[in-house]
Amino acid sequence: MDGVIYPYEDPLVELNDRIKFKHLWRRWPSVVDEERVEATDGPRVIIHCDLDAFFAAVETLHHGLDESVPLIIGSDPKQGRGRGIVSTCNYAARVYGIRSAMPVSEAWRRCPATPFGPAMYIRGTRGLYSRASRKVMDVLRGAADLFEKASIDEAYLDVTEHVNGDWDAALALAINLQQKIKEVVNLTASFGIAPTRLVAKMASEVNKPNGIFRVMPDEVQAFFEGRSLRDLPGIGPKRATQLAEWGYTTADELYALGELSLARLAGERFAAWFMRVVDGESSDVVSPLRSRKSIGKEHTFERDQEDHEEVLARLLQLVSLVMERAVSLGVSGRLGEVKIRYTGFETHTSGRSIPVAMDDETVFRRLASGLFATNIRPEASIRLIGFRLGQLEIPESRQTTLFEEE
Ligand code: TTP
Ligand code: MG
Ligand code: MG
Repeated sequence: MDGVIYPYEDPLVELNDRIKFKHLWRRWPSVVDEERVEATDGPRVIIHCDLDAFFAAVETLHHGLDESVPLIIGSDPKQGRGRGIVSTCNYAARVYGIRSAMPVSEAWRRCPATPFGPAMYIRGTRGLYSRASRKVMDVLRGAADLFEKASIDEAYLDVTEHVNGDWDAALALAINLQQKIKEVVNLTASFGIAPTRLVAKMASEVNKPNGIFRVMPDEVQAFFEGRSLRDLPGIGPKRATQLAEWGYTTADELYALGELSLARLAGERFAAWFMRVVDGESSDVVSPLRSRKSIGKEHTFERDQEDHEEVLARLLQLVSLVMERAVSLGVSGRLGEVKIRYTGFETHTSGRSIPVAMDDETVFRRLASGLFATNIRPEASIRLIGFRLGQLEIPESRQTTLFEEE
């Protein structure tokens, strides 16, 4: 990598100040409550850990890059004509409004690479990330009673027994884990500590990057005050828009409605779930199975593909890759889904379930070809094709294997 070093830009100086400022928060957490809870029948103590700008941080270390240079990880931007998306970017790039999943052409428009602008674009090195992730997960797993790797850069730890229900011990543990991760892989991570998975996840965002935020059981309601419903994992954009149309944009406004009225408006299941979430009582346990909902692979064509046979051939390759992954994880699936994105980004997903979960490649190749044939628009040119295996199950006899792997 020819590291072109660029001069500091004003917004970046600001950003660096912010990082330092947030860093201070970690040393003096606002919460110093002494409450202790009996480990067995009190609330659970859940820690959520998420690495900061993960892919970008790994590349920065690997190539010895300057953190103040905007770094975008994703598909080749091709001088703004690239057709893929951004995986992630460092915090210097976020100043320009660049975000994960944004078309890379849009990122280029906001901040091009040399000689047009200060940014640096890297395609990404999957192997590096997996290796770093594994090391981090090993550190975290060691501290957890129950452990759940939720994605390549995040995990939930139920540490209730480990800290004997002591919330100060949990805070100390998070600080300790943060330092250990720094020592082992030289990456920064953010932590949330809370009585439920969902609040812990939201809390880990609060002081990002390199931050820790703790929400005690009696602070959960206050934590949701003024918080946008869109920020709640579990409320999708569709649901959030619907609620906003009814005049509810924050969690406390919706909560004030009461469960009965909310049920009439949004359905009983949602109402019950939501009230429990804000009460800090969600029963979602930390479990290694919970997080992996599906296995999927996608391919974006270099140029929009009009030859449907070519697309189908690629789809079948993806099916093989997905099923290989399923077999290596020891899971079967009941649902096969084909995703087709046409020229202009219009996207269609169609799925079909089979009666029992299987990990048989032939079955899903047939299912995928069928879905493709019935759903493809004649004459249309295609930008992206994808396959996903869902409704995963673990055959009882194989559970230990997956637990070790995850
Ligand atoms: P995130 O934890 O969502 O993001 P991040 O770690 O880059 O940044 P943050 O500091 O806000 O946590 O995702 C972890 C990695 O997963 C990310 O570095 C790249 C990859 N990723 C994608 O490839 N595509 C995506 O759309 C997202 C959200 C993440
Ligand atoms: Mg992250
Ligand atoms: Mg993450």
